[in-house]
Amino acid sequence: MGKNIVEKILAGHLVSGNLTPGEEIGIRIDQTLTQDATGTMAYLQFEAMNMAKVKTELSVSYIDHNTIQIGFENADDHCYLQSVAQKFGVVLSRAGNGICHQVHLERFGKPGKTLIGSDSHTPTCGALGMIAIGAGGLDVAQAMAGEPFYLACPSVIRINLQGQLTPWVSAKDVILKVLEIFTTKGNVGTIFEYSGDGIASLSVPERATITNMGAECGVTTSVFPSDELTRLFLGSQQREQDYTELKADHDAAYARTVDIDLSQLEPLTARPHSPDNIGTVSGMKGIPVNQVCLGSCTNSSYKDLVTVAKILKGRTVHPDVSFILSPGSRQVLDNLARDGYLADLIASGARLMENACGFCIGNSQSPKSGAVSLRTSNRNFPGRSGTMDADVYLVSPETAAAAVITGRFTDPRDLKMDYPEIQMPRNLVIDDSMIIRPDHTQSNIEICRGPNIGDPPSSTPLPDIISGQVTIKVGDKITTDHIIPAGARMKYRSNIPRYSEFVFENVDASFAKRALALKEKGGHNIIVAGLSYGQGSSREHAAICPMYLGVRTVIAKSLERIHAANLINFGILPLNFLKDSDYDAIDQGDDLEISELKTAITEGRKLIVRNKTKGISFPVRYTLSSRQKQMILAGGALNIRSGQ
Ligand code: MIC
Ligand code: SF4
Repeated sequence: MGKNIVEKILAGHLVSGNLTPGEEIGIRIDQTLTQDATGTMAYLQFEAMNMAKVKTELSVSYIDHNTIQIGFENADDHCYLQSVAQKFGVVLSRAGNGICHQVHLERFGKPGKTLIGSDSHTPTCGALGMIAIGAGGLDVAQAMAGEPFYLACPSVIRINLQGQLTPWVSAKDVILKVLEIFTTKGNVGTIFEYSGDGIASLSVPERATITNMGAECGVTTSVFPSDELTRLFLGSQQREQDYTELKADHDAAYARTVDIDLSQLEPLTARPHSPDNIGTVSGMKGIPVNQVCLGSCTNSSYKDLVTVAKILKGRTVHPDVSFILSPGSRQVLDNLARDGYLADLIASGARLMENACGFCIGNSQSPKSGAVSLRTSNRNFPGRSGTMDADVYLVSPETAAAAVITGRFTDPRDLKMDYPEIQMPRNLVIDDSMIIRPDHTQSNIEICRGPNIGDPPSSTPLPDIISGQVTIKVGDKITTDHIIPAGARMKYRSNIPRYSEFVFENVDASFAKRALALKEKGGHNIIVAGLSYGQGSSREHAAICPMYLGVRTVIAKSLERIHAANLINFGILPLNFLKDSDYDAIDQGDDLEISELKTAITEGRKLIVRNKTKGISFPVRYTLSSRQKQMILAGGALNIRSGQ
């Protein structure tokens, strides 16, 4: 039988296990990426591994998230990252050069290669025919040290795109449709592979919008074939030599096939407060809009921004709207400027921000109280914008532009104008002067360590009895933004004790204090959660900070892939309820006990949780490979390395 694209790439990189869905496999990693908000911790962990240089074909460190620099903390992190990159042979993309996923797509991604990145939207590069996976910083550090990346072998779902998009409907509407079909939960352990005649009309940046937001479905990654359009894209980046063709065999098998007819799609939106809460834009018609944010790693290609520039040319931003523009990369900004489109955008009243994550991560441009904000980014979790009661809708650039003009939710097909035809420039301006390549002739590079740079965190081995309290009980779809907020708090990423004060800040502000108090009395903190716990970002701080506060286990109805791996990496035991009624029977504040942990886990026996407050017991399940059991017993991956 023939192979699909995923099988071809995985088979070429397999170092352990069999390609049987669900079984743990180890794969060789060709490329890594980090960004500054997760990168400092990843490099601190890499330093602790005592390696002379990274062992990958390419590792790139991006500075794109924490660029606001109020106080010394962000700048301290940047200085650390620049010096550590020089020391260990890592390429550095400086602040101002753009958002990691956009820049990696433009300058570094290669068909057929593997990439892991300490950011959940790393799958963006699947648009180039890569297996590109988001992971915790520690997993990325291990890959930089030349170790395999371990994951449950995914099953492959084929998304068959047919037909062509109609005017005013674009790639964002395709992925919103995918989110409507698959939702944000229940897709752990799968990969989306795109195929069908519809892909012939989707350029690489359009494909990237689709692979980027596959992350919201919780899939391991998404991948497109590498075809003529890939060759054209790489050629426009003066990288045609990086092109290889990659396609599925005609008799390749898939776990499931889902057909989407592109010609039937209409402009869609993800309504507050989840990327899978899909509705039609025409259904929202007339809702007053206060803010429109264009950019982020989802929708800030040259084509996206030129489309908006052409729609806005000669018009003025509606007086009730604040229109924010964050180009995805310096390359996009350079080309917009050269071709005159930037002038059109500025003339219309756009507020030009840095080429960085900015509004998307809520570290700037929080909307007013109760605002309606339309964003071309990928997440609209509650509070992520920095304004707790704002209603954030995710939309395409076309829908965003329509609201900029009218001040209301408007179906862009109702704008009385022709859909702008965009010609990609023949010669893009390519300027890598903000990318610093390591100078291998230099030795003795001193690492720049300001006061914001702490030590990598550590934990103690798993006790034989977890005895403690349900310090918090939460419901379904708790995101890492709920667990540890980013935005204004993100500057403490390199300072774990300080950042830990904000765990569950927007869910229960007293959590951190209560948890620390119990830890100091020798008790263990237990988190009880519903479905799909740990959705969203890859930030390992959602595990490290709870670990610091003394959390030893999370008992959930289900957990998302990256977060579950991060918990294990930091010695927190992820457990699953067998019955929903067991979840219902627990209350916050209950005293729980799980005993004989070491022998039960070593021998693979089931665990029983005793609820001492209620006088009842219930069994729980865990899925740990033998490698993960070792990590859990040792209290985390770093303890295994240091031989604790
Ligand atoms: C996000 O979009 O939530 C982030 C910020 O890019 C995160 C990474 C982080 O928390 O630093 C992600 O998606 O992994
Ligand atoms: Fe940055 Fe937003 Fe993309 Fe995360 S989703 S990498 S914060 S632009």
